[in-house]
Amino acid sequence: MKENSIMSGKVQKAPENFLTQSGIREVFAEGKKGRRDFIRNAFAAAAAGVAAPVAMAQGNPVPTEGGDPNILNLPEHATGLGQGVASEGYGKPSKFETNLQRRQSPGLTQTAQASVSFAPLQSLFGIITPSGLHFERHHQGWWDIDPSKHRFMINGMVKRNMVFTMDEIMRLPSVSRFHFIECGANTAVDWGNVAVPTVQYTHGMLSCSEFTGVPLITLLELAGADLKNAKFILAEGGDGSSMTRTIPMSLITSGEVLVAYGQNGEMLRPENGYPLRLVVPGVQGVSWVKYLRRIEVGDKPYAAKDEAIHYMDLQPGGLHRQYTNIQEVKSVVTTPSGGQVLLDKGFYNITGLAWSGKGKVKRVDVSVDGGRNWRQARLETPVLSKALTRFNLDWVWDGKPAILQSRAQDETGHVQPTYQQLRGVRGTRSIYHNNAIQSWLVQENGEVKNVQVS
Ligand SMILES: Nc1nc2c(c(=O)[nH]1)N[C@H]1C(S)=C(S)[C@@H](COP(=O)(O)O)O[C@H]1N2
Ligand SMILES: [Mo]
Repeated sequence: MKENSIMSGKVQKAPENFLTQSGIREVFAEGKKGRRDFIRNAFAAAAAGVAAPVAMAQGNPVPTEGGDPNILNLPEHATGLGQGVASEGYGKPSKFETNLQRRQSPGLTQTAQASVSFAPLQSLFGIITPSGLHFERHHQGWWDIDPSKHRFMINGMVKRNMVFTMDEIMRLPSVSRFHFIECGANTAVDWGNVAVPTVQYTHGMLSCSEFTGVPLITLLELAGADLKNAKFILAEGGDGSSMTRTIPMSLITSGEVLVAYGQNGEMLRPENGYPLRLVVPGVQGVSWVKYLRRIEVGDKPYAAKDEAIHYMDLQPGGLHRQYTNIQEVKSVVTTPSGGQVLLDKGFYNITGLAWSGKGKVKRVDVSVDGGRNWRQARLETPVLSKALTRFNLDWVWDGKPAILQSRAQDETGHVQPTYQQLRGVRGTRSIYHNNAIQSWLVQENGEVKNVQVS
């Protein structure tokens, strides 16, 4: 599948049991008990915030006076023997969390190998994506490559062509940094007014990890790269997709680009490029070449197939925009979001994620009336450059229809555009690089839907 065939042209009709399939935490679908859990979580989150939220006092008082008398009955787990240590093997999530999964969008054209799975943003806390829930985008399937056999080469405008083993790379001085990766095609179908139902499908080609690796500049210096005259590198992957991408030298001399082997404290997952991938902070996912096997140093852009034919933005007037590297400032409310149900009016913690490929998120504003009025959200620390940032806002839902939006601003002063503003500049024929403000309509019956307002 080419990423521009990501729009199969047809509007997705959600299957009957879509709500439970979509990875939404059951709290939203389960009725009373679930609702209480949800509200409790909301309270805990709000209580952890800076100011005691006024909204809570106005909201529904939960738990009710006296509370659940069952608290006096000791459960089995408080009186019996627990299980033995799980000292061997790799730990797993609770059996009650099996609904938390990456998922493939029902509306996308799927083949077995050239495919996408989306991260369940609606169910994640904080800013880190657990490695087993990191989105996947494979142009030609994934591999579990034997690290002892993997080789990485540097050639081109260098004094010495070099071939590294994994051991040799992992002996070099390393750094660990938190960064988001977003596929350039994230939120692609929404360009065309196609409303996929959940935030998992609208924004789930997005993840954030702590990556560990060697700055590429270190390796280029070892190879004696001609840093005076070199202007670009070509990065090549070791899978059958012939994934090659041009990256400007300025991003590398800054020390930001990493040849990475670590992800969230352990080796990369095979799906995410084990044993070696390029980390290009702030830049669209396609440049984060997985199964990295070669870097060529050059003085002009390479016009590889995935930059000369794909990953281009068709502009009004028929021009194509090429080499769109940076993922611009963007945000999305992850709860409440499409496919969820608010079971009662009262207090809710609106939460979401904001990010910018240009640096740190400076501020996020949230509207509950479709963009007429805005309130500044609380940013959770740490706020890191080119990483996801979590925001929260107290909200008392009065039971009437509401349109939830978030609008991020980054430290360079760039503000996330409305659809109208974005289409005004970029037209309607693009697929990639949609950073427009997302709207979720909360209906009177509590159901939340993906809508576009102008
Ligand atoms: N070798 C190789 N690298 C690749 C790809 C690929 O198919 N092969 N897909 C690219 C695309 S389009 C994206 S969005 C990211 C996805 O990274 P992930 O699968 O770790 O989420 O990897 C990029 N690097
Ligand atoms: Mo991508």
